[in-house]
Amino acid sequence: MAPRQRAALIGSLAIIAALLSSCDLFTPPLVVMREGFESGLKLWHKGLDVPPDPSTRKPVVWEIDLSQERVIEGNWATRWFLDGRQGDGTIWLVTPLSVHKNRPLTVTLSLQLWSATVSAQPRAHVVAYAGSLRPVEETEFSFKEPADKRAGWQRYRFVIPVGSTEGELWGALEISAAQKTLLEYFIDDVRVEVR
Ligand SMILES: [Ca+2]
Repeated sequence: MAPRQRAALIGSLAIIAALLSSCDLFTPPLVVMREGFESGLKLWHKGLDVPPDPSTRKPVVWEIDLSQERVIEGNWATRWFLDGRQGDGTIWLVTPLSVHKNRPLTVTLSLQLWSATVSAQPRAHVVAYAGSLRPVEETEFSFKEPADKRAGWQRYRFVIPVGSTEGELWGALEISAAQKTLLEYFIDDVRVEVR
């Protein structure tokens, strides 16, 4: 499927799910996932959609790794680094979840994000995705918030409607460059609830 068709399909499924879903956020979740990265990144796959660095003609430098430098829960968190000096670039973690087939879902994805600074003009966005297809490019992520709401830790929460699936749901979180600068964030205590 062509990327533009794929993005349009995902957008359509989200709209249909929003219209059809009668899920109540107060009903108990069907699936609950809490991830503090204390056991590493084994449940997650890394993804990227980044531009080339004009000086090297290779993709800009990026990293998503375990870290103990900034932690809000347990002993480990994830450190996200992205050379955003080209004004573009997106990196993400994605994980598969098993869900009931053939019914609309409401996915609540929340996370703690550490930013070094507060900025009225966001240096980056923190973005969330949930859907039946594994995301492969930046345009498929549509729920976003400025990543520099405060200096230090801040919880971000996204409520995402999803159309019926074949029993597999992909949940992802992403950092996306918004200004031409080097970016460093930490993410910990990720929570996913599916209703
Ligand atoms: Ca942790």
